[in-house]
Amino acid sequence: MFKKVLIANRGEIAVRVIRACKELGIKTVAVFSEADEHSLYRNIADECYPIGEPPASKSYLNMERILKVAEKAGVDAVHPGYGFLSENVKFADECHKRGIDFIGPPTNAMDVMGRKINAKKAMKTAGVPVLPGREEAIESEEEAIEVADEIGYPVIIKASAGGGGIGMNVVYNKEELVDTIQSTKSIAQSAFGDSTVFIEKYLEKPRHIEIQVVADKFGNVIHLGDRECSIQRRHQKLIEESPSPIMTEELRERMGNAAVKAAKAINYHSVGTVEFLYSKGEFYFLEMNTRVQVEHPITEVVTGVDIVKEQIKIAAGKKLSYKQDEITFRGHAIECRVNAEDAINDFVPAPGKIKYYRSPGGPGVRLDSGVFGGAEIPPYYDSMVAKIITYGLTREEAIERMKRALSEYMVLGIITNIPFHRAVIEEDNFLKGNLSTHYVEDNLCSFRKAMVNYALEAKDREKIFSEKVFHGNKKVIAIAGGLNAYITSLSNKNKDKYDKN
Ligand code: MV4
Repeated sequence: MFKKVLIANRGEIAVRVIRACKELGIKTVAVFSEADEHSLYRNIADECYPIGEPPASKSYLNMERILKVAEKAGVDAVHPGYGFLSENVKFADECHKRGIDFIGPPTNAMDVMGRKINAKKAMKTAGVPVLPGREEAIESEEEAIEVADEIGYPVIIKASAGGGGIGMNVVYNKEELVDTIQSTKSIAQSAFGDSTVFIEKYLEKPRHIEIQVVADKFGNVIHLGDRECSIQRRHQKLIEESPSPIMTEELRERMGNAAVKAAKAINYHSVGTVEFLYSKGEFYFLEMNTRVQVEHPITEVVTGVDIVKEQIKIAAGKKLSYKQDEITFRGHAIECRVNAEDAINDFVPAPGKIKYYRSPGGPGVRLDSGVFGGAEIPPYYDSMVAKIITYGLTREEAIERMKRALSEYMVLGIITNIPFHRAVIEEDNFLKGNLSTHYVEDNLCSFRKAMVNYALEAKDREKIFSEKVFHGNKKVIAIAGGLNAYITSLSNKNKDKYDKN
């Protein structure tokens, strides 16, 4: 087993990986940017090193700085977390070159999945269902017109190097097709330095359902069931649950087998996620994420498997701890991503300092977070504050517990999207499990009022809190009184000065 691991990440996922390392008896090395000097994960790591200025390009994406620390600290392996360098082939290669293990899949698997055309081609060859279209780059407009006529409109033009929704455009008729190919190519060129695009059938309002896979270096591959991730906005997932409300044993078996087949086809090892689009009883391969995902805890909660520990053990050359028939699914889990953002004002980021903090607890509640009272949410990175994960024997129980956890959770001093979550969790289509990737935009109007009321309640709490703390503390009043007098005298002095001039 590894003796020492560097975590090339920050925030809650750094905390999550450090926790796994502690349970495995591995020493941990944290790296931090100037914006994270007071972060929680720094304090729970055994060692920590600065890696640069706040912008990610100067710190968490700075391969040389991170690798230098890795060598200096003498680590056996690097855990990349999610985002940042987690799916960067060059970084994984550079780790290996220095004799350091990259806690992730083989680089050729990362490479295949990083290019959407290659990924789709490999999946089609392996017999995993893919969307109708061509697994080749669009070479000529005539050919694209032919393909579109064959599969029928609407079609979608996607950048092969794309991701996160950038570089994809829907085409509803022949007249728009040529222009859209041109514009998608030019966006792909400027965003990814690669203008390769392909064409496939566009699904109007699919569900996004994914399968967690776990594979060791001996060819053993299992899946840990599904996650429904349809509740998202601009490709940012907001609420995930496991199992999907539409899941049946039969569908999970089919999707699970397809995901295992996908992983085997590319000689995958480590943990990973195979994403599918689901529509009208059919599912299609979308992409594969070759990293641990934000939403992995809901799978941990319903299967009892510690995914991050398993990932580290696999990288260290251990065999899978479980066979497929030892994996059982119990109950239902939901995750709400609590972000520092103003859902009422178009979800704008709202970074700042947390003045008062009280976390939820009790039966069936797990909180994965990297913050505390007094912590700062820096403006440079994504605005996630915490993930609330609730569990219940039924979906209804998981929902009731989420309702309670959201009402207990106090993050005062910053605006969070807790009002959004409180509104969704009691919304009719959500309760019915009536979801699609368009859920948020289709339902925002109907739960807006509830969201505004919860936001007003949060404001009230903040007011009550500051009054209580301020007026309930004689020492604070005394100090504040003294300060007030001092400030008044200062400003009076200045006033005299200005009056004279
Ligand atoms: C699609 C699609 C419908 N039809 N492809 C969005 C992110 C990118 N990785 C793939 N995406 C989509 N591809 C076809 N042929 C709809 C989406 C999509 C989506 C997918 C998953 C989760 C959220 C989404 C939100 C909007 C669109």
